[in-house]
Amino acid sequence: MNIGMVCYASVGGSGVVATELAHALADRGHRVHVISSEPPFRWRSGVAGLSFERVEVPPYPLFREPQYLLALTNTIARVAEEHRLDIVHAHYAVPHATAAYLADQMLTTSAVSGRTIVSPRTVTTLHGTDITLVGSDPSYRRVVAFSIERSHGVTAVSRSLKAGTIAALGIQHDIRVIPNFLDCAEYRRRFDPALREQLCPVNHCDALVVHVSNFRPVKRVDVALEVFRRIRRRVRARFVLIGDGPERADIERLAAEYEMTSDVRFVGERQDLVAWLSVADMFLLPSAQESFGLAALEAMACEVPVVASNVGGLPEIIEDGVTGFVCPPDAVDLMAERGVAVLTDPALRASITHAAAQVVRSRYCTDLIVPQYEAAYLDVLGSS
Ligand code: GMT
Repeated sequence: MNIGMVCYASVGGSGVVATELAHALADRGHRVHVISSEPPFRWRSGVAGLSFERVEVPPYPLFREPQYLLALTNTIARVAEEHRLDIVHAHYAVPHATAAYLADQMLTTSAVSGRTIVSPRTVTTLHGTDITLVGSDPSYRRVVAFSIERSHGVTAVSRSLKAGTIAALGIQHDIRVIPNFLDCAEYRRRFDPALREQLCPVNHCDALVVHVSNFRPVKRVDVALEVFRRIRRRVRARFVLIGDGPERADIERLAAEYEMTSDVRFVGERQDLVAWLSVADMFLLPSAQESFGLAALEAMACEVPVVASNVGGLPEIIEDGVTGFVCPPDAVDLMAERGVAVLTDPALRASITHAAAQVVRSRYCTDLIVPQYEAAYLDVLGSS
């Protein structure tokens, strides 16, 4: 198949999933054209069957607002014509589902006016905040719901997000749940003793806690710091925060206020995530919302016990007390309690990490999930 994969380039789960899906589909013999403002995070160049199509938004002094939707629509239509796309797969509904719909309308219209263009089928994958935060905002709600309804196929990354989309937007369209995935050969514990010693020197530190996010309010990194503060009262632990985003400076200030700078490190965005996860003893994810929680899945694959909030799709991947811990989002003391337990009880830790890695390998590897996307493509092509 010829597939146009539309995604955001910034660090974020939807861009990661789209890019990994593009790589996996190219490996399976499809031609995939990734359409974005720049090569996305995790993009690997020089892969056979994979190409990148940049969305150019020309500046014009009269506009204070960049016209990304128009430029994206135009790019999708151009790529669809040039490469005879079968499928346009929009990751994150806002505004990608709308751009895919507009491009479809443009191409269908030109076909009707006598040209031999067959318009590609559109598939939209809902990732989370495109529904829960942005898409259901009254400023966007109607057009987002309309664009999702007009997609030929719709998928969501968890059962919780599917239910949330129906509730928030009143979507009638059949929504297929296809969970996120990872490369299980890549995501496995690879312990680097030098990195461990650098982050948690054996003479000063007994446990290493990690958090990975894009430091937006929904991630509640301040709560992660509060949980760590409580853990640190009982365990000689250190905390490494990976990633970057709008809240980072505030959280760094908070760590200084709490006089924790010697035990808390902010290391920014990291490409070699497996190495950083593999030296950790615990992963904290106290998000307010998390439609799936790809970061938690990556930690589980690297045998790091996760303590997270019981929101969105997290309870679908973490079975409380078996493959990790999920707690009410405001239960800071309970999260700390679970953290201390897993950091101080080696048998508990071994059983959690073993069960978590098993679940990842039996349910969330690329080879198990990518065929589900191929089936979704074939379904919409079959119904055209
Ligand atoms: O809002 C974000 O955190 C970014 C968003 C994205 O577009 O990358 O993440 C969402 O999609 C990820 C990939 O499907 C999920 O793993 C995240 O749980 C989801 N984030 C939220 O629901 C907050």
